[in-house]
Amino acid sequence: MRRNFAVLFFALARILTGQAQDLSLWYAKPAMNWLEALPIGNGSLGGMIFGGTANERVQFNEQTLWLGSETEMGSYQPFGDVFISWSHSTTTEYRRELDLRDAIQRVSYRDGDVIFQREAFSSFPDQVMVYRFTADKRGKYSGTIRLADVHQARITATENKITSVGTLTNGLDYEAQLLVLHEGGAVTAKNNSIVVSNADNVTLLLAAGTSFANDPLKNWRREHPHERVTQRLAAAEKKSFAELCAAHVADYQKIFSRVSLNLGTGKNDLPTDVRLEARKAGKADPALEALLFQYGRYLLISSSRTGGLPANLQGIWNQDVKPAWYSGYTTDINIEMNYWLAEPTALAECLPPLFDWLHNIAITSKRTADPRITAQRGWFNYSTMNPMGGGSKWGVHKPGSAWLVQHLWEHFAFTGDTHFLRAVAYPAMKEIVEFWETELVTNANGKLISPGGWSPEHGPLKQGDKIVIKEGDRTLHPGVSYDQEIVWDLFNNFAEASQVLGADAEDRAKVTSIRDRLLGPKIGRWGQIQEWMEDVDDPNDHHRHTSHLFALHPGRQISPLTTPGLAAAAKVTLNARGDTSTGWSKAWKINFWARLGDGERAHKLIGELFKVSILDNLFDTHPPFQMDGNWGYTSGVTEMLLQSHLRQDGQQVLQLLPALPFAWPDGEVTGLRARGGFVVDMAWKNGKLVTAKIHSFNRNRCRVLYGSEVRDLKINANEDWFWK
Ligand code: FUC
Repeated sequence: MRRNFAVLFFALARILTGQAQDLSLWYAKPAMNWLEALPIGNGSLGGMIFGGTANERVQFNEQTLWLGSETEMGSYQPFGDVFISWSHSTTTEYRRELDLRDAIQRVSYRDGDVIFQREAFSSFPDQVMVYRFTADKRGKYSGTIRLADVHQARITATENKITSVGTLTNGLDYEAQLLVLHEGGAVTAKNNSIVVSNADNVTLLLAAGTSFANDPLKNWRREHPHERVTQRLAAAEKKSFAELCAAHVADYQKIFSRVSLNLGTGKNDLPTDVRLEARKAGKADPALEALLFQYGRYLLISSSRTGGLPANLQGIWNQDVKPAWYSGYTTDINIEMNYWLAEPTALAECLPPLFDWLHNIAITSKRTADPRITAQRGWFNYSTMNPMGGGSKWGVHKPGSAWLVQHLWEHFAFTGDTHFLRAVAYPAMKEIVEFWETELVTNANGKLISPGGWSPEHGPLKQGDKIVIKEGDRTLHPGVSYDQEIVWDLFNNFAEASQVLGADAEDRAKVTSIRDRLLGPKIGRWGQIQEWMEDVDDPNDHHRHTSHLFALHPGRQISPLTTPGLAAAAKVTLNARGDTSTGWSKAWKINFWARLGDGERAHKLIGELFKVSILDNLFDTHPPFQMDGNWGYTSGVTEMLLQSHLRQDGQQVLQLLPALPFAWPDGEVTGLRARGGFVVDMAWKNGKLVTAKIHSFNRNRCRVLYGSEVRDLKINANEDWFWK
């Protein structure tokens, strides 16, 4: 009966949430600037759409348009703009929206007695951006369409196509083509633009590419993109708009609809910027919090897909020729945070770019000469890198590779995919384990320490007889907690991996004993987790990085369940650091407080994030705009609802609703993933779990914790278990 109730409950909830939950960002006016525009993307081809009526702008990017090389950092470059001007005069009844349920942007408005409508999306299956303009009367589209470039591209228009072709200073060729299709009226090429006269409707198809090859063995170059781009457009042109749209929606929804979250069906009858203002002023809006959660998933699906590059600091959306921090991959928190949500919110298709990049930078790191890189085994990386492994040279970041390979282990942990573990994760982890085996030294107390490291991105300096903590200081210190904790995590994961594979028993024993001899984490003089080996932490240090809590999240060395003393010290540290900080820093703190089981504090941090760091288009700002905070937020919300970091008695521990705040008394979530290969649906009312369904992909045992209740269970592959 109970089982039937739960099955029925979730079936009904899915229908209701599917229907009732309006997951759109919407606005009553066009964007006035880039950070009000709304993003679309297919993993590589991204557009920021302004939604102007008489003057429309689509600023677009293609994720391989990079300056730099294997040895030079370069920066991620904007590709160009599509400018459209229509002969519309005064418009009313304006609305633009981005619907996260189908990844389509829509604009509608009235001009006199004509209603105009637009739909835009970037298609992964067809690799083109599509922008369609329709009206309820015939012959109403007259105007000009231009393609612009921010470098020195040659722009030409013939018949119904505009082409821009150029080469960056690092020799990278690029090309974009814009095709203008129409029904009714006429289209002609004039002055490198397309002039539209009295068309009934217009459809723009945009394709863009470069000569970048995502392969160090090909020295990162392939043929000129001209043929590829031409063929993509020719293939797309043969399909109807309805066919292109259906393929896009099917592809997107397959991924997006795996997870639903309902924190209360707030009405979506106010524009998103108005709702945001109210939320900033302290008005409760759990539905907006659920929208931001799903926005994170939308943004990752739109900027990281199989075959492409990982999502960078700004995803794929960038309009600056000199973007902040190169719009690159910063490895001392940012790129890792970008992907925290991918496993627990079921975005498997977004992960291959990260894994490919790791594979590639391992190759380039080993073949790049840098006097500071002396590793005989394994590899390590710079704090900021490009797709080719070229770094900013600002900082060599030794534990970066160990942190990055944590993502390979996690992929196995969430899926149970032993083939991936054997073929990809384990060999990559093993290399880095070997690096650290030779790197560690023994201190006077017989503990193993990293000989020289740095706690991102500051450090203690002696000034007279005082120790001061200085922003950006990179003086190396032995036994820095950040290094110690990441190395512990690596060794711990490696030991588990070798156990699963039944491989390298001797190595496992050695690595386990090294892990157990590692120094730290240590509790310091004011009850804090020490950031450095010496107890020099300043209780007034509010630095944005909280690197010495890696062990709490995304690591699993500290947990209130297994190390309550250290967990209490982590709280002291977090209280001293404070809640006021940059976007991603607050997002990380949501995850930390969730791991500490403090839903109220996690939710307070959500409030702080909304208040200071969420822009009108719901992008996170550091400032400036950085997408890590969006992704860290989605991860944090997930950690508040479900955790699966620990193993006890040889079984995976699943914690249901470990940090549920009072602000979300009623809700339901479906499709969250847990380590061990589980899918979890839950519903709660008045802050109490009503029902939970756990589906297992593998034959598995697990321990389910809810509050003080504990259930140990065995599930067969592809079976469901219901909480009762
Ligand atoms: C790290 C941070 C900065 C910024 C940059 C992209 O260096 O310390 O705050 O987020 O990455």
